Amino acid sequence: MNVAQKLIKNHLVGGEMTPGKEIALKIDQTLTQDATGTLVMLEFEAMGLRHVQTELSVQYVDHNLLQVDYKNADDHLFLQSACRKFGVWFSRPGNGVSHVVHMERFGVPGKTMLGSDSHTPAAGSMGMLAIGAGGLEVAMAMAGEPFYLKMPKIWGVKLTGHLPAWVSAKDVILEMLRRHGVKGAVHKIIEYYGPGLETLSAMDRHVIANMGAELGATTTVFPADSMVEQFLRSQGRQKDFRELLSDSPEYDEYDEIDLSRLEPLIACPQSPDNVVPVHSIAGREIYQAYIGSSANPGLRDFAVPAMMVDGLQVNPKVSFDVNPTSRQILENLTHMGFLEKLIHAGARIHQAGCNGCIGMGQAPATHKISLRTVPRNFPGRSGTKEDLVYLCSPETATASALTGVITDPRRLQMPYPDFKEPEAISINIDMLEAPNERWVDIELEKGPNIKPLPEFEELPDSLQGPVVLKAGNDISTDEILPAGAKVLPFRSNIQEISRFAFTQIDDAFYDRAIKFQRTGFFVVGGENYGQGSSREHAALAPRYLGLRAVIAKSFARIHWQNLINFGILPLVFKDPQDYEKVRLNDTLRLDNVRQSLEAGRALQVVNLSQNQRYPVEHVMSDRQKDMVLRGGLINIVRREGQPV
Ligand code: MIC
Repeated sequence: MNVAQKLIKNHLVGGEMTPGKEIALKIDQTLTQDATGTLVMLEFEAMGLRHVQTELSVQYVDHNLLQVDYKNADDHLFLQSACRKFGVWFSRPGNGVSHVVHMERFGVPGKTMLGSDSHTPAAGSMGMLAIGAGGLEVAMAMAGEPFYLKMPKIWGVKLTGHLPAWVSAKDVILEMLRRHGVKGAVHKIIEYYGPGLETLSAMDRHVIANMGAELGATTTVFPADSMVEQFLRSQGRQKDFRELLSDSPEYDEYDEIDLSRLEPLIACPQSPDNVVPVHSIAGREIYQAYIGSSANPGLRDFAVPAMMVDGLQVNPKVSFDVNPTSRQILENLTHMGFLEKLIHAGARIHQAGCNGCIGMGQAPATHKISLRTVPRNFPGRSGTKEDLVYLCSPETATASALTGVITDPRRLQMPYPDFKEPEAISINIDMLEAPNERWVDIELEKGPNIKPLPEFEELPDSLQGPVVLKAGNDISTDEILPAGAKVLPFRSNIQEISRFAFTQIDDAFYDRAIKFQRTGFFVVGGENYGQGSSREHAALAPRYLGLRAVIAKSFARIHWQNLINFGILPLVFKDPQDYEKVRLNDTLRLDNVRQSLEAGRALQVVNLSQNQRYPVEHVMSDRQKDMVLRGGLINIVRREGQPV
């Protein structure tokens, strides 16, 4: 078996491992972060359990770090009280980005992990099966329930050769995005293998596994080999190492990358797959160079830039923003003298966390170019509506910070910094609060902005309403429900956050939609509808406004399940041409939905405005159909408590 098959087989509690068939997996660990975690804790509370049932659950505070008023701070305290009550580790604000801290302190090869963040697969870098999901499913996993998904195809990507100077892990994943695009790995697990692996450290692999999410992959896995052992040893966690290797390089699909032939790459606005060689767009003036985030989290991702700017000054027109990913990395950068070099060169040092990656500060100026080492450049995600964000390696971002224009780092007149991962580093665990050994009756600390989840009715037998929005292809959840400093503080207040639904695409959406809150409306989408972040708010807020069905050409995996979890019907046009025919504001009708779903009969949408009929289908399992009929998994959880 290959690594992915071993991980699945060892955790399989239902179904068979045939691609496309529903399987159920036992989940060992969960990861939640503050922007999605408040709902997870409210959902866990609704199940009426005293204590998490996993081997380990960790709650991080890394997203909503700006405290311009009480809201984010109240959320932090709520999460801390929930951790104390339910037996969850708490990583305090300022301790760093969940994915990197988890790898440093908690990741264990061979384990499964479910996380309420689409970049959870980063832990695949250490031989884990780590999957991103909506918060409700993570709450279920915390309750000891299995995680259900369609058995993905396993896609083997062979790595050969070694990376040339000035080319690093980010260029590997950008090459994958250049080749395969943002839907290239939907319903697939990517497994890297081959001799090239020996040249990639565990943190390099984190970069590649993290941004597998941008390919739409269910997850990415690497073997747990000597590189992972070395990483765990440097973290003082040698005892957690277990070797996990592939027995056979047999996969459902194949690809190969010769690392030696890669060059510095860059994703242009406004999609992670809009990738070109850096030299092809060199010379464009930049406003900002930003390093950090879960997509380039390692010590080397800051040390190499520090060595590049040593004794120099960045171009005075450039804002050089440095976002350490964990407090431990920040501490080590300080001991090793790298922080001083960065500060001296003009870097603006921010606290350890996600920060500007989701528009929590550091928004770029209007129509100005921002080069970032972050994973995503969806429109407006930086916090500036008309933004121009490019994704690149730390080498390219730093070279450009020095020159003031987009620069291929190979053109700098300097030797490639010779950075070697230290054998031992200083370890910092002081901002991690361990769960209580025994159950203690603690009140959950809910500030005034933490509102109960709205109530939803069951699916009616017929649906009629207007098309309130017609979206194009690859619409991301950042466009459905934006992040950013203005919106994120409402993550625990669905009523308020719903005002921001689709504002990125259409400012008038809310005013149109709210009129149909009681009677319901439709949204029509193109391909890969709902790609990107796992935020369940992108389903929950439109549902609160009255969304009952989305009809699209195809869906991204996590958002598709989030729609089902909140009782929204995800339908696919049988004939993609029908997508072209539907117009904004057309009135659509679906008759006998309940009966048709229950009996497995074909569904047809009637367009009353144009007198047309569109055959549609769904690919929901019986379990998922039942959820939608009952108004969503949320209703089942509420009524029945912990589901069995
Ligand atoms: C992201 O990178 O898009 C986020 C912000 O981390 C999200 C989670 C969220 O929206 O809270 C993700 O990746 O799932």
